[in-house]
Amino acid sequence: MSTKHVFGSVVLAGVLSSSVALAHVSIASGPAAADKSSKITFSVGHGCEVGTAHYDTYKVRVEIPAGVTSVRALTSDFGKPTFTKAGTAVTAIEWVKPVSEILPDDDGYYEITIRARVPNTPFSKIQFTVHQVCQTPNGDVTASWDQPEGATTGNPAAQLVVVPARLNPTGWNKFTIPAGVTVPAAKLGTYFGDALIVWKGVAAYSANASTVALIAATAGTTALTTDLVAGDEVWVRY
Ligand SMILES: [Cu+2]
Repeated sequence: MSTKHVFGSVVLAGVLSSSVALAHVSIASGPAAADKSSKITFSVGHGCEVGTAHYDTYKVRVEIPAGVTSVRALTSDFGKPTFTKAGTAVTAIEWVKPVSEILPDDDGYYEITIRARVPNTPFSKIQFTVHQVCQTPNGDVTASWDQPEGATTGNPAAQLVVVPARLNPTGWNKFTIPAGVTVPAAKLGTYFGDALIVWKGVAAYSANASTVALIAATAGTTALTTDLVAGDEVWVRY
């Protein structure tokens, strides 16, 4: 092995370790409203890794989970979508680049977008399995992003956060936590990250540090630090 090759491996190892936390295949479009149609964009942060070698992505396949309906897909950098269906329901969508458009190295960043209606399950996450395929000198390799949150092996699936639909998109909304749902205090930011403030009685939550300071400084107001459970009513200002 030449010195140059060893040096290249060291550099690649550095790139790999820094990309693990934020690249991957994930949802770039933010939360989706329950029981509504939304555009859902997947970002493909990097190509396939084989040892220390990296290859451009030329095919992406998104599996549509049960309960996600009215599925349509945009044409992407990979070209037109093709659909797999069970009856009239779309169960998977695939985009494939012409071989002539495959990049010589893993320098491409890709986004693919679908439009779909998500189920009426606010305060939950929907897991989308995505497969990316790259051509290598030894044939195609597939990376499957299919593991649940918290898995310590394999590739994490894309997780779509489902939030309650807003009747008043730029004002006050009252939500009741549905039966069977608990929103852990530590996950308030997942579902209310873009809210100006969330009130449960005299307890308030905000993801904004300035608002948190105001809550702490206001007499008669406490920080919301308890889980939200079924039946709880919250007032949320967006
Ligand atoms: Cu990654």
